Amino acid sequence: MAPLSRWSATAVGLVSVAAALAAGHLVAALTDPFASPFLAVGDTAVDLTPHAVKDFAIRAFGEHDKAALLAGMAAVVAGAAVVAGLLSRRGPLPGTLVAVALGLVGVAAVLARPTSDAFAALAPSAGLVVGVAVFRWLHRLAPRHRNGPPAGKAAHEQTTVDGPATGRAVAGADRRRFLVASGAVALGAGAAAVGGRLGGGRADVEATRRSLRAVPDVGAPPIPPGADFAADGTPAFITPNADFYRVDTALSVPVVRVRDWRLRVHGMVDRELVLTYDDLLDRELVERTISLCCVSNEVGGPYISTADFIGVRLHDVLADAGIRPGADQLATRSVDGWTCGTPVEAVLRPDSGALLAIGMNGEPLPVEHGFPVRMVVPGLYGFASATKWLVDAELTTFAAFDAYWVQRGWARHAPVKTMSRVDRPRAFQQVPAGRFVAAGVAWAQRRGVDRVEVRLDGGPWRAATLSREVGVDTWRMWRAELDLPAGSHTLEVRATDRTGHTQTADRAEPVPDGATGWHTIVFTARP
Ligand SMILES: Nc1nc2c(c(=O)[nH]1)N[C@H]1C(S)=C(S)[C@@H](COP(=O)(O)O)O[C@H]1N2
Ligand SMILES: [Mo]
Repeated sequence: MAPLSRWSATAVGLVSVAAALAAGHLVAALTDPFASPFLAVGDTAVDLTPHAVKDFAIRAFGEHDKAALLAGMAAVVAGAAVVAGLLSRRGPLPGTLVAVALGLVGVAAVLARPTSDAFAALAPSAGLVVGVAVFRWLHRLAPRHRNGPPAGKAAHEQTTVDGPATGRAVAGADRRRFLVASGAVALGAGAAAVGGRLGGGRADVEATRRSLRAVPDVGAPPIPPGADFAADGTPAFITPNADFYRVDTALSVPVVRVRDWRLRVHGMVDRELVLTYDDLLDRELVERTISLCCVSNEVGGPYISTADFIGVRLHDVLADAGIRPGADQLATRSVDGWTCGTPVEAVLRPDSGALLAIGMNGEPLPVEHGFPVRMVVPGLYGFASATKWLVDAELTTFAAFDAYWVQRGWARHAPVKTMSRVDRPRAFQQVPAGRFVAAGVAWAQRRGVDRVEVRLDGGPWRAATLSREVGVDTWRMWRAELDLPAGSHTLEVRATDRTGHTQTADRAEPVPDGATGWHTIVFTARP
């Protein structure tokens, strides 16, 4: 038989891989959202990526790191599909083997997820079967190569059909049939992928969030005027939910319905507890304003935000369970299998401020920030305290268990370091010479910010003006009036906390327990 033309071989490869991915995604949406083969391969890639590369991705793409990874994977898969198609111009076997191999990678990635059971193999298997079937079917329909063999030969070939003229008509009909078939499959794949998103329960969860509307109003003290210097360029004191920084390993946001949610508290406890969402609502709810920050934040970086969190005191729940002596780690797990280790001593005292949070800034938790329930512990970096989509809490020891990021080289104990940042001027900004107001933020959760100083062009340190203090667990804004001669300038900032500790000038990278160093801005004053 004549070989497939290059373009039809390419189309066969691409369309069948799209069909396989969409089928897997749709079946996953209907059965187990974490079983989507494409996302599972992405998750596995995230888990296996050396942390240096992950840090690079966070630095290079910021909060678009996930989109960058998925786009990169899509390019690799599309490349494999094209190669599979082109290898199969003379027969479907090579492409079939590639399709089976890709399918098995999907099955393996899904089964490797910490939350997968054997049933989870359904979705990637469906993808595999659909991929192979569509590949073989389109391969049969695909137009064959006819790039002008000698007239006599063409005539000879076509005697088996019906004569030259009819032969061309048949070829045209073949090509149309192939175009219609592959177009239909591509459309179907698009519809299945969209259906998979909608069916993923996201709409359902958004409906529950809306029906919960405002979480119970527990009347937190309002943020006093003068808590920020937003007019001088600092962030607003409370970060709107839509602007709150987001860092997690979840490629698709876990979707958990309130009626399905349970928290199991177990391990080194006197009695195991299983809590429902209603159980939380029946408890005393409190509201706390807390600044949450990420250990991956570079000096001057954006991964800190502040919200009013509403929830129950973690201490109360743990006290009900009864912590046995010797337990020094609270190991928590999210519905998608991410784990976190928090020192028990950080959540033990009633005034630790640690919450099982259900609300954020007067709304039920946004899905991206852990709906329906997350943990928040003031004073610890998020990776060691702030489990989103929380479902499991086990009292254990640091000797017995290493959490997700600890397994990847980050510290077991990670209290937030005293830090400060310049928000105005921006690096390399041009500002008018003369009087200029610089401004920024500082934080030292649990300890409180006592003093912020700035230094222009290596001169003497000068005290900045601090904003009204809201609490020791939140950031505090600063502003400082400068008198700028025309020319290039360097501005440095450092904070001192209430224990008397001043930020060190020594530069340290975020790994393993948070960056250090003074945020330094180079800018220009023009005459
Ligand atoms: N389930 C889950 N919870 C998680 C994470 C995660 O990857 N998965 N990342 C943690 C990290 S590293 C940080 S800094 C905070 C960020 O919370 P946010 O996205 O609400 O700002 O969530 C923490 N909780
Ligand atoms: Mo983080």
